[in-house]
Amino acid sequence: MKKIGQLGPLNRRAFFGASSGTLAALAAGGLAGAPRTSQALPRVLVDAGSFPKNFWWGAATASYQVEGAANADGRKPSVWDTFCRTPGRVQNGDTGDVANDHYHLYKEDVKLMVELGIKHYRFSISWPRVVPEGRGAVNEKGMDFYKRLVDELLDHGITPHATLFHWDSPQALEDKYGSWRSREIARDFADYTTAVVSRLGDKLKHWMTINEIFCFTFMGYGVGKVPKHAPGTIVQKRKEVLQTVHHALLAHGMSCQAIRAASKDAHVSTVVNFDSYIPVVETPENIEAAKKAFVAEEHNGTVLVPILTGAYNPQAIEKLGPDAADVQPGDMATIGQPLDALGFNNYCGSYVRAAQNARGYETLPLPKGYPHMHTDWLSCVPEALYWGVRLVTDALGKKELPIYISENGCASEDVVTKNGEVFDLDRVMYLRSYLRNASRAIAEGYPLIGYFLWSLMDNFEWSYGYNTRFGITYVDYKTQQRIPKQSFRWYQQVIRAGRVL
Ligand code: GBH
Repeated sequence: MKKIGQLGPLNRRAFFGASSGTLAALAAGGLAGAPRTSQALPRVLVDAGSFPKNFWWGAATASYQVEGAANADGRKPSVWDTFCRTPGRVQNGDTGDVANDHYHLYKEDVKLMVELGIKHYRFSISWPRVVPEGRGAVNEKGMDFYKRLVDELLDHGITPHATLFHWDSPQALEDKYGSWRSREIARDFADYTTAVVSRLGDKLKHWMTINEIFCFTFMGYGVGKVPKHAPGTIVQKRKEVLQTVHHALLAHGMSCQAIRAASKDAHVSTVVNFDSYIPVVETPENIEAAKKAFVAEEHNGTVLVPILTGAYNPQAIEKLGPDAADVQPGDMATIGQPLDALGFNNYCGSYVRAAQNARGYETLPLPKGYPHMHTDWLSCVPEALYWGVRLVTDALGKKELPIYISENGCASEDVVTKNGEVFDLDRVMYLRSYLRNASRAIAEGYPLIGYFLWSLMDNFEWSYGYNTRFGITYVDYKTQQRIPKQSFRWYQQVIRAGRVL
């Protein structure tokens, strides 16, 4: 592992009194002529808060959350359109029918990106917009929207990154065979991939297959109660849930193959919200415990591990017993496709320590007073970002695999003042803390190459509707006005400076 943060002996004043430029020079290998003493002083500059010149600064959105135009130009419903129309599923009965009307306002939104200064934008493509029946005929009019968007981005010097699936499965496939409950979906997803990549692959090189398998499988299908995510199907046995995970993994693998077949110079990755484990104190024992938890706990063991290694984690499978998915010969090789990078969606994480039990670790509960952001599930755990990146390298041995943060952000109350400003200082605090951990990972030589903030603007927050806001731009849904928040102004300067401010 390359360490770029190594310093020789260094005078305490030179260390703490250094300007940002000096710190950067120190991080880059020392400063000629800096005063030195023989005292034993810090040898490693842990956090200069700075980022390399070629770091991907970006922001992200997803089709159903921003596009609106639900019935425009031949788009047919997704499972989320149906879910939103089922009473009691989404707060306030909100739907993605109009959302941010990004389908029509995309040029304005690209202007916003230019103002922000991002050079990378992650969006997703709506399967039922491009292939309305889920399989078969391609809707060229729907496809044209993405061509227009990509042209607009490229014209403004912004690299487009497309996610092929961010949860909006075609309702037609749900009706036909129960979407993710059937193996058939993997083939249909691969065909949809080919349709998109063969039409857009000359302009767009960065492809992400599937966003967060966990959310539309474990959270889309439930035993005994209605799950929080579409399609919201109650199943009889837990095994049926694990089977949807397996089909999603297969779809991912076949999609990778389809991308490479349709575009020779494609950059292929996927996006996982894998669980991150933080050693409660960074001792060797606790670090070992974090590594163990990282590969063996159910979510990572059944999603991230098979994607990166082509095999489910044996401990996770053993724990699942009869609930583990049925696997056919050849499946695992398809799932473990080589990737050019891995997208990490990071919001929170768990503290872990070494324990004298069979697993060798235990996770620790967060106390009631633990810092928390403005939505029920989101605690502020900034070290989760650093440890998530580090554990892919250290626990899975993927030393050469570049990782980028495909999402990071938080909800805030976001009140517009009389002067039309939004002081989301809690979001700034959150983002600053997580970005410091990103810079720590880089300073220690871990292959972190980029960061997409979630989200460019407020949007449809799934079952939470429009009341939960994750944007750095405020959206007034009555007027579709976009108002940059304080966090937007902060991120703009961070990008400009290439360091955490
Ligand atoms: C991401 O998921 C999504 O990719 C994005 O579309 C979304 O807008 C963004 O986060 C913000 O939420 O309801 O208590 O069971 C984040 C990962 C995992 C967060 C499941 C919510 C549910 C917790 N999500 N989690 S709970």
